[in-house]
Amino acid sequence: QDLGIVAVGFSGGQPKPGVDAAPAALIESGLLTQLRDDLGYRLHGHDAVHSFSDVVPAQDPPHRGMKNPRAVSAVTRRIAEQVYRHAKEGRLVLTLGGDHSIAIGTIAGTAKATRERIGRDIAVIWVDAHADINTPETSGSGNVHGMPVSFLTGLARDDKEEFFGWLTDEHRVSVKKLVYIGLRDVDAGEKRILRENGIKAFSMFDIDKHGIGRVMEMALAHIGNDTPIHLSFDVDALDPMWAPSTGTPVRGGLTLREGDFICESVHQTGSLVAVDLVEVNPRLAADTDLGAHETVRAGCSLVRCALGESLL
Ligand code: DIR
Ligand code: MN
Ligand code: MN
Ligand code: MN
Repeated sequence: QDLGIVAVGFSGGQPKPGVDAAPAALIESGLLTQLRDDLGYRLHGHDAVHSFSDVVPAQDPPHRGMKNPRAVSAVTRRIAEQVYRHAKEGRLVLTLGGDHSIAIGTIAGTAKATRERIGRDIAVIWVDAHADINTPETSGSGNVHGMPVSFLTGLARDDKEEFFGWLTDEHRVSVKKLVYIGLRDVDAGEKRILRENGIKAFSMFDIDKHGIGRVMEMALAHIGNDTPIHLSFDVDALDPMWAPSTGTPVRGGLTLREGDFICESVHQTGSLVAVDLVEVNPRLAADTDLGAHETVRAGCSLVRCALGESLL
């Protein structure tokens, strides 16, 4: 199968430098070679790590409290174009981030391409410790990596092109086609948004209660059979024991095996159209020495599982 690769070294959706170094670290550890040689994918777009620095403005003061709004808007717009082009060709698309703001681009790109290609709406499985569904107004941090889902669902909007106004209905996803897995650090305003919109979410509580096997059955049942799936995986969904090198680690997370199982289950549907792996920051927990290496290794494992490594 053909696999489009979009490697994005972008950190402007949050304040900690280093998450931009993740694509190179993942690739250096052999991920793409494994996908090609061991899993048999034909790769496209794998020869470059993009920083899109040509569209990042020198001056980028806050707008509605959002930090680096022009940079994040312009970079995600470019990502959307790249992902769209791959998806339109019928390629599965793998995006290596970068912070989670880049999902504004990846999901916008697959949503549009999938509508044009097969006339279907995509579903999104968002695996994360956080809900990333703040609006600019509910956000306490102003970091856009905590807002991508609100822009993608249309809960947050802005008329101005330079502040995500380029997002149109063809890029958006319905709150009904969204499922969260792994939540354990959700802001009060986000909880209200989840409740008021009836958004399906499986927290760590649900995973402890039912087990990851049952949770995946329920998550996939909610999405419905035969629906194209975009899997957006924030590595901080994993417990810091497996993924310490990330900007906002939260204890009490998924085991690596549970993370891999989520990816395997989604692969097994045969409906996967795109995968994001985000928030790996090789510069953090680098003091523990094993930290960064282990986190990169965990990220590679998740991607390989999503792409079918463990299928017999
Ligand atoms: C917090 C933290 N909810 C915020 N969010 C994220 O800044 O909006 N950390 N995404 O990874
Ligand atoms: Mn996230
Ligand atoms: Mn997160
Ligand atoms: Mn397969």
